[in-house]
Amino acid sequence: MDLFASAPALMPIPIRDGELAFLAQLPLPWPNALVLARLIAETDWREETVLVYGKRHLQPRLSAWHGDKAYRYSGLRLAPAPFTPLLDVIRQAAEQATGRRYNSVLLNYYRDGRDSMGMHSDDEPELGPEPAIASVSFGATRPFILRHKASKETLKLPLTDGSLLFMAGKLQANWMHGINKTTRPLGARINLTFRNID
Ligand SMILES: O=C(O)CCC(=O)C(=O)O
Ligand SMILES: [Mn+2]
Repeated sequence: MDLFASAPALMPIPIRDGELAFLAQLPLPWPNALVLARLIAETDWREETVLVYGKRHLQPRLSAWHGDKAYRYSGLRLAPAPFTPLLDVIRQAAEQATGRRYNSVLLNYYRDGRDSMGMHSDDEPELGPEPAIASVSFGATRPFILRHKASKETLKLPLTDGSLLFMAGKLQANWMHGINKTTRPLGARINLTFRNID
């Protein structure tokens, strides 16, 4: 049986200078809460140090990188771990929903509202000129902040439990994105960004 045969369609989100689409619930064979618990328990989480303007900082979140190639950013080299059966099921669902193939995934674990990700673009050369990225979220809803590089126009998209956000076209070239800290009491959230690395 093809579990994903009846995958519902992605809803385009109108945005200038890029492509965005959203699916409220990625079809998976398990409840979101079970996937979240398994990802927390089964992932070899790292607290990475990054270089920002020549200074070393601990990243305010945990992360892990799975795929066949190493990943480099902010002076960091993430050694690849193979896809696990669980990650492979989520990857297949994301491929089915977006019509693209992915050979890598970056996992980020936001333990509570104090964990965050600074504004950035996923524009490393090995992602190609128009990166296609499938971003799947589990757990607490966090607003995904998008800021246009030239006009500074800002968009806030709540990334809910089980959702998929698809970023493509010139989005990375023209927009930055990130996850802000919050003082609101919040539970855990895990985000997986599926990418294709040349
Ligand atoms: O946690 C998120 O929704 C954003 C993750 C992200 O931007 C990334 O992994 O590059
Ligand atoms: Mn990103």
